[in-house]
Amino acid sequence: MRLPDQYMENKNVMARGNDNSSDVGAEVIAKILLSLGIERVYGLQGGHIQPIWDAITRFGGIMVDARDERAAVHMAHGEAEVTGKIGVALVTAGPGVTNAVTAIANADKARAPVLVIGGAVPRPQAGSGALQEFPQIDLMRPITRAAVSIWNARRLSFELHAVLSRAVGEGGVPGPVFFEVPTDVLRERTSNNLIPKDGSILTTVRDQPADPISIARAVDILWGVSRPVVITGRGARSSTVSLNNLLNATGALYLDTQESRGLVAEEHPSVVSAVRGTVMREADLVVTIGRKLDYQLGYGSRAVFPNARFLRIADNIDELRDGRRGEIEVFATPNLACDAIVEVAGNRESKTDRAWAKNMRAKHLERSTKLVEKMATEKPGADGLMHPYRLLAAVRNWIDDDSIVIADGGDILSFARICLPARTYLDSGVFGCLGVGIPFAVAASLACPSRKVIGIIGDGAFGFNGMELDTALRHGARAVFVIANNGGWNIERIDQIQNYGGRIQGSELRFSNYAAMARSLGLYAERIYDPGKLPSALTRAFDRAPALLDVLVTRDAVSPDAVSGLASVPDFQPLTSWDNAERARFEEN
Ligand SMILES: Cc1ncc(C[n+]2csc(CCOP(=O)(O)OP(=O)(O)O)c2C)c(N)n1
Repeated sequence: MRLPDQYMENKNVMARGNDNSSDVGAEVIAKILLSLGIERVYGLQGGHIQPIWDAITRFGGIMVDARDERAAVHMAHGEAEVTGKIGVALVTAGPGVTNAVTAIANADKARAPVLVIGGAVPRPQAGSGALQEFPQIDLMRPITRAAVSIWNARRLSFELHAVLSRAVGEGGVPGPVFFEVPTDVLRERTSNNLIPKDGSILTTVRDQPADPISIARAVDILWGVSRPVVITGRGARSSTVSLNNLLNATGALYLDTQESRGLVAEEHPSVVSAVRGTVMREADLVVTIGRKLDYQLGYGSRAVFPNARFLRIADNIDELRDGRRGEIEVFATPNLACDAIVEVAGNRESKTDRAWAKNMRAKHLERSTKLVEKMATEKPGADGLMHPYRLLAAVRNWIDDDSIVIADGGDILSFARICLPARTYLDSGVFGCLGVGIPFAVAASLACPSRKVIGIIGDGAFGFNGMELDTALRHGARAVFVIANNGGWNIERIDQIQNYGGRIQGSELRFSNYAAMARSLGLYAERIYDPGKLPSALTRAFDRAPALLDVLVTRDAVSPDAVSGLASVPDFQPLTSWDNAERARFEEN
């Protein structure tokens, strides 16, 4: 995340932005946002924030008005994910802020740079039982990098710049920030400016070079082992070239994670995602780059990585030291660290066991090919409805390298994750946040109008933010929303069948006609039973987007996450096999 780049994008507005001698508070905020190249702000109206709403639109910004503040913040998060810039949401005081909580918590877990501007009651009424008054800062503190209330209009500019720096992770972990301004402060005229006129306060955002000693030690360990595996996360997103160079130089294997899809092409010989478990078990060195050792990586436990030492690379402590400490920890901007490692290693011969790497890659290719065959031919369930594989096979054929794929749901997310090799991929994330699908797709389409955007969404997950179809239509977000309609919260239903004596309670829905619902809101929509009709339906949907395909899929399909035990939540580890290994380790010790 390079804040200065954003800053330079719109120098003219920036110049105006700092000439705010006669501005009211709301205008100061609007000008700063526009000066940062922030074109769109997502939000939902309210008297408390009306001055900013008005100022942003008056100065040429676009307000994307959503139908719920949670969705607005998901949209700001989605915008941040696909553009690499800060996403901004504007929500009114009280219920506007409380509605936003889930989405802010999700951005917190995703370490996504999101600015949420909240309205607040006028200062003279504060503490008097005012309309929509609520202890917002207390609520926001644990889920944001900074939560501030600005009672002094002269400090608006300074404080806004400070929280923006926190959002992009200057000096720490990126994530959401909350900026609350009482309505009377928004209306107050201020000569303010506690920041330099040229905006140079932001140029303090710098790359973090690696220290030579840790680089030398990283080279020694990487070039000394035989089964190295590189695993990337959010922090590596802007390191494509450097990462590929590192893989080429070492011959290490590579596992992506949902956080950093697309950095390494599927054709690269290091990619072995289909044999993830084996590779994690057999690795003798794991290199994490900008990646937390969260549940998706078994917390780095020896139960999951029994043979591995760890080398960790990140520019913030959360991604450098969580879970399991690295034998070597390189505190640096990931691409600089990768470049330095490759440069220092020079022509040094890597000791990577090429036969092992080749064998893993061959197994990966074999599994991937089998999966593609299965996707094309899988039989319907006992209910006669198509297997989700058939739906995803059609989507897989339809997307290209430039497409943005979004997955939201239980079983369907689990299938989509392994079946769709999208290079830009977003999903419910480590927070498991159902409901992101439609808002993420809306924001992705608005931010990247020339790219194909498709949201694959469970019928359960759809319900959370279904009303945002209306937002998509009003704002011309050309996304295709595909509802995998299995008439239930199916991953939970399967859990009840497998682990709770088949007592299916509260996990079935009605196979409702979501196409009809979408049509009633004005979208183009089709309801589809026959997998043979999917390819042409996808084309029609894309031509008329925003559009919705309501695709009936079987409930009988048991997804990878149901098989692995993820859905049934074991005690010590997220997957049953890892949980068993962890228990065995406890017994040994
Ligand atoms: C906000 C939220 N509520 C509940 C859950 C628990 N949960 C996880 S998956 C799931 C079922 C999702 O159903 P659906 O979206 O229809 O997808 P399917 O499993 O049927 O493919 C539920 C309820 C969650 N992760 N997030």
